[in-house]
Amino acid sequence: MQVIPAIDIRQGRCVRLYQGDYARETVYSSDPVAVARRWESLGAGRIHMVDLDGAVGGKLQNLETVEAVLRGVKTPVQLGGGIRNGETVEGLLKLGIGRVVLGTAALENPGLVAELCTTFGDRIVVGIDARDGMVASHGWTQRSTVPAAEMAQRMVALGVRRIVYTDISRDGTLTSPNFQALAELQARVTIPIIASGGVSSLAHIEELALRGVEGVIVGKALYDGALSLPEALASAEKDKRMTHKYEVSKIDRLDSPGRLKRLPPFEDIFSVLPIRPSHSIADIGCGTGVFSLPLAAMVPQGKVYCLDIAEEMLERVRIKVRDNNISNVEVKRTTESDLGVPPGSLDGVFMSFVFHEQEDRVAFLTALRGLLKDGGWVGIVEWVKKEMPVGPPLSERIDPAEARQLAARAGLTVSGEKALGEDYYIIVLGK
Ligand code: AMZ
Repeated sequence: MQVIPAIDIRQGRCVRLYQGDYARETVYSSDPVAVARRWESLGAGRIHMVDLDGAVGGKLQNLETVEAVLRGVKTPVQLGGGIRNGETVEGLLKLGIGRVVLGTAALENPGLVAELCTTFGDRIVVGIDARDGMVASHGWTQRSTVPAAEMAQRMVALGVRRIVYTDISRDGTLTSPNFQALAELQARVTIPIIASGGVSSLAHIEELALRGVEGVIVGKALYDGALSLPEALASAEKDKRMTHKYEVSKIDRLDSPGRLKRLPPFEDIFSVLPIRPSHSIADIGCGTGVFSLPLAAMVPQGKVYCLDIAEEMLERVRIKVRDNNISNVEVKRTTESDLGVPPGSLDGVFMSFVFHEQEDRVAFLTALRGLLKDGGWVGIVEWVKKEMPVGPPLSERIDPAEARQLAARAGLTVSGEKALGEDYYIIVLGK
């Protein structure tokens, strides 16, 4: 999980507001560049900037400060506040802003959001700022009648790849994140969520990491010293250590088929999957369990079904499960047509296409769709389409464009995609 320090700008200075109230401002520095440099030197992988004058005024007003910060640090910066049209978005991205955050514009102008997502992909982030569960806008001075979770679903339908969720009543209060609201959001959408508002302890960071939140924005707690950034960054790694436990043990690649040796680290593969600790996941074509066991480590309150048609493979999984005292794995022999999992019971499926005959792929995905709960996901790791000394023949490989088409025909939407080294990629689909 990423820990993202916040730099809120008002009249060129670095400030924090209490619950977004412009009348309750604390000025932390008149030199935002120095602040950004400080977060960079302490290890921040990203900085979250807000133009508070812009948010309330309807157009960006601290551009000079933003430019100075961009010149001052190498760390990617995401920026929100007063970004309301395509020209501004394009200009900011050209300027070197990594991602733009759209709040008011996302609420009022869905067409613009869809257009921008088509052009700029995951550089467009939507900020959902909620007060009592409803989306607020215009620097949080206006409250809409749109529930936050519904807004999130609408945004996914428009092609939005990532959400920053801010709980206004917690923001700047050093209380705690709104875990309940985040869980509701996670139940409705599978795209990555960055949480914001109320974070004040390492326990909060750990809890968010374990809940599968992609990132957390921290403001006041860093400025007031309630949290130190290096410690927060360390706590955020807790989720990775869980998969690592298996990475370094003798149960993974050592006896995996040769073709898997070239795979990148598990955390790279799994980082794009919207896995939560309570998820029930099927690892289809699990082979010797090379992915199943790290997956099982990521769902301590859930379960992994290891499914394969080859009994000799499954026997090796059973031995590993027993030797490592893993309790949340169920090993099952299946056929192509019967996966032995009840309809609507899975949160996620992990698989590769090449184990399935070309003509059956859409039917297979459609059947999988039936096994998923609403909001469920499918992560597909594929070989890239090129000649390689190992792996399936070229004719059986499919490229990302083909994978997207297959998904669409099966009624699934693409929610993520990532290259995995030179030989593999992963595509994530949502129901
Ligand atoms: O603190 C506030 N009053 C506030 C704030 N931090 N108001 C808006 N914002 C942030 C949102 C989002 O990142 O969290 O500004 C951005 C949205 O701006 P806009 O102009 O797109 O609604």
